[in-house]
Amino acid sequence: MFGDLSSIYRPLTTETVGAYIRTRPELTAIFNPSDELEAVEVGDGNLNLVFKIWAKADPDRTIVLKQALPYVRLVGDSWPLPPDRARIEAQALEIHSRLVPEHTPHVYFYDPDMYLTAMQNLNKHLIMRKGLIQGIKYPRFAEHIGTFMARTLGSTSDLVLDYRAKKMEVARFINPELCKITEDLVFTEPYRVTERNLFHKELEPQVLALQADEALRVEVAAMKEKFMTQAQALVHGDLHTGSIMVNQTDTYVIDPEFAFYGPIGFDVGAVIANLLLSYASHEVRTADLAQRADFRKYLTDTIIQLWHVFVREFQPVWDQVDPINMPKGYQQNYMLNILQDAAGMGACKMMRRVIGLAGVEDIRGIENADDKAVAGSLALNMAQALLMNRKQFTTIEEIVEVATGAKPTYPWK
Ligand code: SR1
Ligand code: MG
Repeated sequence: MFGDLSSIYRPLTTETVGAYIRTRPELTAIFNPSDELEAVEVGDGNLNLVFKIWAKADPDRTIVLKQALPYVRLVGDSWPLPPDRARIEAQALEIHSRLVPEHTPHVYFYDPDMYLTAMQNLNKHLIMRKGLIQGIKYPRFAEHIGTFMARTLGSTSDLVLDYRAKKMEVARFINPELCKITEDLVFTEPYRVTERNLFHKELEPQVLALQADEALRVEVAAMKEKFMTQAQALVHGDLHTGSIMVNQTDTYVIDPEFAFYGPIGFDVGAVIANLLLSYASHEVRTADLAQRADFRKYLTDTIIQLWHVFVREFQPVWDQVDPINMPKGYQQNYMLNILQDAAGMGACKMMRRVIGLAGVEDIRGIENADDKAVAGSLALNMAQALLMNRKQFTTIEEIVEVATGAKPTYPWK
């Protein structure tokens, strides 16, 4: 369906990964021929195999191998998916490591026959979503992610790239099948009745009301059109808190396999949306009111700060444009459009995580059914408020105020 896999391609297993490593000269500086290697498969995303491998005698000599499967792992081989996404990811990581090396895992090599990337094992870091679920604060995250987004998005836009280079890059990052996943799972399925949706049954009345809301579907359609047509910059394309690894000092962005030339607000909105999903989840995850308020303040302060860092770090881009063709007013509108897109697209990403096929642990991992419905209901109401008010927003503070003004409507009165 998507062209032939190379005859060399085979999915690795914990039994075969060691022998594969022995064939790679790029890894001889890490592993000696005499090393006994240990491997575990840790892929908990929706698509790929991920192996952690280390020398038994010295676990700090370690790497990660990420290999694309020719189908969606979450669903199985009934949903084929081209492993070419591994090439897209490797190329995006190369760009990120040039622009923001301090936030990009080191890549040892990309193997195009095996659709596999060997990279740094971030073994001193945690997937951010897991930390947020535990209520852990990351004080440097806003500064880091604001910088990451401004540099990767600003530097790949028409504001910086030469006219020809930009078009060639758009072509190199054509990523139709992964974009189609987003078009379907973020911008289509949550707003209609379909068997692929997976919301918890307590939420059905709210979901059906949302799906019946034509004004909402008009706004979702506008966001989908923008996603499909605005080749503004090389976006990560899946910048949720499961694609970010953190500790108290560092932030790394991983997994850019959904990368393509799309609207900048899609990435900014993804980060904001996932912080707001965490905000909604702590409605029930943190019972102590003072503790809940404190953690939520951290989340909202982070959203506000990351936007201000983004604007600050984008300024060098504006400093080099032609002020005749791109006067101050145009520059302000450009940033305002990103802010409003972030609100609208982020809202769609929140709704899909409650209603659609692929949820997030923050909410779907809540065990008690009523609690889960409260958090889901709140997330939907926050998202709806953001989407429907997006054109009025002029500051990030207004976005936070509107989102945090929402309340859960479950249990129904
Ligand atoms: C079928 S893939 C489901 C989701 O996983 C990825 O992380 C993307 O968010 C995608 O929409
Ligand atoms: Mg991913």
